[in-house]
Amino acid sequence: MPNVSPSFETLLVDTSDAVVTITMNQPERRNALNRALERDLIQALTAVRDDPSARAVVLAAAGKGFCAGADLTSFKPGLTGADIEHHILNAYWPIVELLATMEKPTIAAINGVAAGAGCSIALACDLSVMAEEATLLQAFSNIGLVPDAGSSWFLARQVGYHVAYQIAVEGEPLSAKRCLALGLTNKVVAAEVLLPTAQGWAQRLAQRPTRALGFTKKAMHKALTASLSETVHYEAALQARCFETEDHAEGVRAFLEKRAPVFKGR
Ligand code: T3D
Repeated sequence: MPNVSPSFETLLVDTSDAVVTITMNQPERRNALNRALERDLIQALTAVRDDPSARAVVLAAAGKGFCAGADLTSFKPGLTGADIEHHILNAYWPIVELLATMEKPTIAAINGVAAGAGCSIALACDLSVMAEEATLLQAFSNIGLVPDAGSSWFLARQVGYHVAYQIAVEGEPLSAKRCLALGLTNKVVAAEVLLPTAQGWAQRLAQRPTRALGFTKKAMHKALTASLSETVHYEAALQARCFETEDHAEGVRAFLEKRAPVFKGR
């Protein structure tokens, strides 16, 4: 059972088998990102990353919204551009980096609007499930800002420049159905089954060979920016490491013995 502390000021944390569900729990402001939520997310995600018994993560949210991005009540007079830059690099980037690079699969369960940096956080997860009424909203340009926390990267790579630019500059909500068509989410389900769908998916993935899943993530991220030759070489190096895992040995043994494999994530 994963050993992630269940007590956070702004989060609910539930561990079941090898799956950790982290629920942002500031519903009154649609889980807008304030300092406490950012601090707790970084701490909880770091603990999950470092806990070998945690083998998949669901990021969920309480209330009507997934995450409304920056808490606009914190934009007080006197705040400078340098403060904003520092904040993005020291609060948003660690959250996005943890979700996008930790070895275990991360799944966003998007219950409502994911706006601004909240949209970036949703897109940083490896997989996502959206409730039928949920939306992604590039809210940045609506308040005269540029996409941040990785939104430009995720959007432009996923949907191509022209559609990404349109989405960013128009600042209109994207319905779950449109997100599915654009490949910005994996599944759309009724709200009542959102969390069980995400958690069931996480449970199934948590039984898979976790190290190979993590190396797959590395290879795919590399492929987004590298040449074919660089990617093939990188894959070969990762395969060398996979080849020496217990799960690989178990997978081959199980195949030869005509039984289901029991992967341990090692
Ligand atoms: O350093 C940095 O952080 C800079 C980087 C910034 C990156 C960003 O994320 S910029 C984008 C910031 N986010 C937004 O601009 C979104 C603003 N919010 C909205 O557009 C809408 O509220 C939503 C589409 C998210 C939700 O709409 P709806 O109709 O479901 O709810 P609502 O009634 O508008 O909001 C409910 C409450 O949450 C409301 O408070 P109240 O009136 O009940 O007291 C609203 O003010 C509050 N709320 C919603 N979003 C935010 C927020 N409070 C603070 N910050 C928010 N972002």
